[in-house]
Amino acid sequence: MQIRLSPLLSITFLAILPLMPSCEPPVTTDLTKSTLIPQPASVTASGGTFVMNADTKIYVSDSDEGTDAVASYLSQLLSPATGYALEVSSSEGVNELSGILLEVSDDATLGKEGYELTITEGMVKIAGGSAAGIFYGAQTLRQLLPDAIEASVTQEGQTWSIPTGTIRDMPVYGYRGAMLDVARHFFDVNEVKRFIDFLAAYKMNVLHLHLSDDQGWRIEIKSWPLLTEHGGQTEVGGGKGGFYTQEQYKELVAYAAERQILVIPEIDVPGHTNAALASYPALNCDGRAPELYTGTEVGFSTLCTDKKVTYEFLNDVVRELAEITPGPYLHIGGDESHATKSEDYLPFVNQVQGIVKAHGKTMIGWDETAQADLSEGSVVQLWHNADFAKMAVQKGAKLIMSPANKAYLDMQYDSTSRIGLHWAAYIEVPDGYNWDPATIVPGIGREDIIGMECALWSETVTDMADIEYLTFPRLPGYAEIAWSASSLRNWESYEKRLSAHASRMESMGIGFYRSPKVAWAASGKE
Ligand code: IFG
Repeated sequence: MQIRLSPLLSITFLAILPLMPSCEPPVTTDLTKSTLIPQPASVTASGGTFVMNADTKIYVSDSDEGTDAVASYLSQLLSPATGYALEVSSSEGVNELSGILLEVSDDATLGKEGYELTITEGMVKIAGGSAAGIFYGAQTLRQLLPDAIEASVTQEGQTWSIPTGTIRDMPVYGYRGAMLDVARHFFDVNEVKRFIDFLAAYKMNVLHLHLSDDQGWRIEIKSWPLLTEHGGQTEVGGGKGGFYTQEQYKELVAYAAERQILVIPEIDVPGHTNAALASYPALNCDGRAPELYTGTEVGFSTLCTDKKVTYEFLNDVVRELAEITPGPYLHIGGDESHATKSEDYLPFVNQVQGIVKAHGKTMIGWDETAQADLSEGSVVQLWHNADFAKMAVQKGAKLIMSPANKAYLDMQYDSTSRIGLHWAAYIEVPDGYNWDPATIVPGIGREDIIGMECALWSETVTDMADIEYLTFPRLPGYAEIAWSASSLRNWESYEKRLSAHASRMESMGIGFYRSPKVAWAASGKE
């Protein structure tokens, strides 16, 4: 639409133009008005301003394990938009500190992932329960800076100021995860790294990689090379597929670890195994390998549970994966094994649980695995069957809450969404936010749950634009559900903070779905 101004009006407009406020959002000096996601446990304002500039130093105390790594991560994070290369130096012997101080706190009540962020006119101090807590304090500092801090090019003339005060914060759940299905459609190392960056920005600490399914096997197993050489060669729709070499997988594990994120690999068995069955005839009960599969049906494949070679295969896969996976968990799937005889399924899961344990790991399985003889410490992931979840609790297992009708990122927002499914529900932004893992299933409480995980299945997701469209703006809400106390959570407060994140997501280059359910703040770029 073309708006034409009369000549007189044009002259008047040009005369007052310099008096008009720049489109830079106003700098608030009230810390309690900041739009932080996840909502911190406590925020106290002191009404001043700290201004970061090119000479701001990041100080670390030498004795802190991993603090240096967080300091260089923070310096690198702040560099593109500011053009600064903030120097990291020891705080030892420095009396007059002015800058950003990172240290491990001796306040045990913070917990490993908690932090206290104290901001005065001359100093920002992040005292964390460990390097992780310091990292999360750094993410809060990042969100307190103007949205332009997320830009990938230097923002000339921008003042990097943050309001002064104190934030004391710690997470409710220790497991704050997101799953990326790289089997239905394959996503390369750089795409997975960008997904990891999304999680880090919102204090999430688990990336569950769904590495195998009917349509593809995505992780190199040296003792069974055809799994990727053959089983990794396609994907839903017949595209070229792909896979991670073990070196690439280790690169992703390291990239995630620098961001306090644990990678949990999933090898889904006995169902969802067409790619493996197509690669090795011996794994099939009839000794014949099926064709590679590029459709989206589920429940038609099964390993041959009464063949010895199947367990030799699983032992090799688990051994090789355990060797390159830090942390206590391996996920063995166990979902939708409709082609496995029911009398064979439980003994199979029990055997796989033993193999996982033999390689020093703890099993996670989808909720169907609750029917097995769960060992102490085994974890069950609720996705669709509350009875199985309750069965798991009765057997002493702990739960990861991923109810498909609330936490599946591949669900359409509504019937107009350009991609996604809706077998579980349409999940608009408020639907994804307005639930509590500790109360959603009667009989399951806070003490039964280690955390929450949202899941992005990729039947309809082909590229990063699709990932961003379904992941944002719902991911920040899941991060808040896992981090913030439910007593602090309500849609009115969250919607205001999320709407202010529009310009931050734009600065991050995220192609998010502009949900009509959110009164989006007018971003500077309109
Ligand atoms: N359920 C299947 C997934 C995927 C999903 C798509 C689980 C545990 C439907 N299993 O969710 O493989 O097809 O929404």
